Amino acid sequence: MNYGYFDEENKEYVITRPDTPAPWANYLGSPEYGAIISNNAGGYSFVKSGANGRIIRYRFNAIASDQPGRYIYLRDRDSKEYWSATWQPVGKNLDKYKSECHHGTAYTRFESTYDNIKMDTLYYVPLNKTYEVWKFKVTNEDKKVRNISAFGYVEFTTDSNYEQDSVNLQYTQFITRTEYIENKIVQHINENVDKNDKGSNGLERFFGLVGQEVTAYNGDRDSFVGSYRSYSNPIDIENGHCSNSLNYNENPCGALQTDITLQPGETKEMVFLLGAYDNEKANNIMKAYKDLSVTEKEIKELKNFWHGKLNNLQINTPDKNFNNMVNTWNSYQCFITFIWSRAASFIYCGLRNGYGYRDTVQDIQGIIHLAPEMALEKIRFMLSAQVDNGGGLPLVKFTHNAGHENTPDDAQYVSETGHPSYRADDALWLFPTVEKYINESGNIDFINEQIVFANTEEKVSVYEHLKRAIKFSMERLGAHNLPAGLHADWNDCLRLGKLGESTFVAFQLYYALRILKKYSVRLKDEEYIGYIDEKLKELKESINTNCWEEDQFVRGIRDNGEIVGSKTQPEAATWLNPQSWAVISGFADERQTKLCLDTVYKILNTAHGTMICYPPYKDHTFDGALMTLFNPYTKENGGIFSQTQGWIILAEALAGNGDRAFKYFQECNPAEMNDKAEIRKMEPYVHGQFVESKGSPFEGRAHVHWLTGTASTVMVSCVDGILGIKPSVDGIEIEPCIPKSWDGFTMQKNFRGKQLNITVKNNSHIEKGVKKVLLNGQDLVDKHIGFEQLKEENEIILYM
Ligand code: IFM
Repeated sequence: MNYGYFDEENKEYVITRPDTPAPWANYLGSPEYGAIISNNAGGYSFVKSGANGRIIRYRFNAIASDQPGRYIYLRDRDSKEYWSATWQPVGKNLDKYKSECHHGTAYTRFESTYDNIKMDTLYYVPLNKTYEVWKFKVTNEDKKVRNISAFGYVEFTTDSNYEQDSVNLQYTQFITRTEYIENKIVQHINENVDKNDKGSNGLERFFGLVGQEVTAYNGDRDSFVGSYRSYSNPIDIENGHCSNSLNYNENPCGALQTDITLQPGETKEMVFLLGAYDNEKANNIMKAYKDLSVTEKEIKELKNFWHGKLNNLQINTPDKNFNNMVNTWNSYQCFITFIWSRAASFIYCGLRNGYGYRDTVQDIQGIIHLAPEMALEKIRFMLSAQVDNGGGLPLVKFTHNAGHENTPDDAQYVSETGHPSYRADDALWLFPTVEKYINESGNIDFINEQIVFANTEEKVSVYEHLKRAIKFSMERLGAHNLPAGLHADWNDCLRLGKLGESTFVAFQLYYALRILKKYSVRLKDEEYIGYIDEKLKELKESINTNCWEEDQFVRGIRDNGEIVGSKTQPEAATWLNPQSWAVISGFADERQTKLCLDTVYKILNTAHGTMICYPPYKDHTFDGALMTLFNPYTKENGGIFSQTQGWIILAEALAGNGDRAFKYFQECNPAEMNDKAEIRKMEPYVHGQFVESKGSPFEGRAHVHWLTGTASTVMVSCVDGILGIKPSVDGIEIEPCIPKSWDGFTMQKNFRGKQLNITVKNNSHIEKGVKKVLLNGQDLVDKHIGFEQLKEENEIILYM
């Protein structure tokens, strides 16, 4: 079943049926003022923290679902009929109610019609601003005059802390009151605290109307909705007038009514504004919208900003769904995960008040090719969250104070963050991220930049930071000379025991050593080069001796010596990540590569992607296999863990298997499920955390939308793997790995300010291999494009 389509030109996903199988969301603003909005205007807003700065209530996982939200009700004063500018919450019959939701880059726009009244509603947070705008335009498409009332509505939280607001009702219901002042509802919270100390306890919010006069208002939710009613039929709407009530204790809201008359063909416009500001600041904000056309300027700014970033790489291949994801949606999701981390969605309530080390270092990779300058800032930040022993802080607090933080070795850190110890993999993610950044930007000097550690003000070079990360792993080897799994490796659900060993981390370490060697060579750090060579050799021997089984790598060795992920075992006998990482890390030789990738294909692949392990744990598990708690074929227990799909696509592309790489891409591409939305349920334009795999009664159903490392791993597999864009310090090479059926494709890439117009010709219909490269008509013998050879704009033709 199909609920919408990709509008590639406008970079929008257009939802043509509002009754989607789940709320399909978009992100507005930034965590400074964040707003999440569904295709029925459900969702919430917050300042700085989803958990501690919540302004709009949202009832997670509730029935009725996806409520409340940013509602605009309409009522015909003659017929007394009412509806909403988005299909929900009133939910008129879809035979008569027509609605399109356009989710765009940091804005969401609705076009709806009911009973000859056309409504255009546009929601956004202006660039670099900390309030939100609802621009509403209503047009009479009838032949007669229509008397219409419009009501903007928002349900405020009482306490900005989401949990307090939801559960501590004996307190939070008695700290708020609302007031009506000049076309706006102002909400006061803890009003009597020291007026100069408002930041800590006292708060003010406003909901205002510009462009039309308020004819009535309501600041009290329960009187607006009425007893035993819901958002589908609030009493104030049914009566046709807000009761001019105000909230004093219990539940606040902002409801603003305006009565308008529309001649046939006439349009009227208005703007609702919402933010966490007091009356005076609200007045200033509202004044800025006196001329409503300012909204057009703001939307233009937003589009220029986002499209400017996304346009740094645009592709045109024979596969439209691939194009949509690379050009817009996967890229946009990468920016959202990069900026928002795992802060807030319809699944994450905002309670995690920090960045997961590994998550963020990986998220950065997804945007490096589009915005290296943004990546740099975050890489510096994450390096400053590395402990001087080389490990990463498992959780980097939003309030991170580099140089002065406690670590997992301190009880205070553990009690504050809930993270009891180091993970084996955190700092190892730095290697591919730093290398990717340096290669894209050409900023090799970064390796010498001095950056502090999390727990000491001592500044050392990035190179030294990376060396410490190696040291951290080397000081924590197990009985077989492989890195210990510690609290966990990438897989949060796998505890191998204190000295159990992880094959995945072993490959990460191998890869890290190979990357670091390039910088050691550049810096002529001879002694360290010798050290790296020795360690690579030792690691190779132990991995080959202890982890290779005929046609697959095992997942690890528990501290009691038992293998995890051995062919002989009845459950979890084959694992995905050791196979993909054996190839990504450059560890596997040609034979191992072929064998282990074929094993993945034979044993783990399904129609919707590749399972994380098979068979799932059920009856033959062990204490450290925490994933056993999940139903089989779900999440880390044999589900299609979406983040891992990027790695297997990349591995296949590195191995030269374009057909298989692309097949894996298609299996997990959300856009491929656009016409099967009833199966996938989640948005067809974003990746989720996982998809239920073949043994689940709901095979193909996706979960945990938007905020997932999948965005970056799949992006990297497309850009580095399939498209084969390989920048280096002194230039760039293009080495695609594509389905052999493709005749070729084109790309436009901004490379350090130079425009590259790339045409790939695949007349030989092969999967990988570059025969000839023409740069501005000149044949490049070694196929490498030196940066100094580039003009401002360049035509590159590549023959496969
Ligand atoms: O790697 C983790 C991630 O950090 C959080 N989500 C689950 C992943 C796999 O366990």
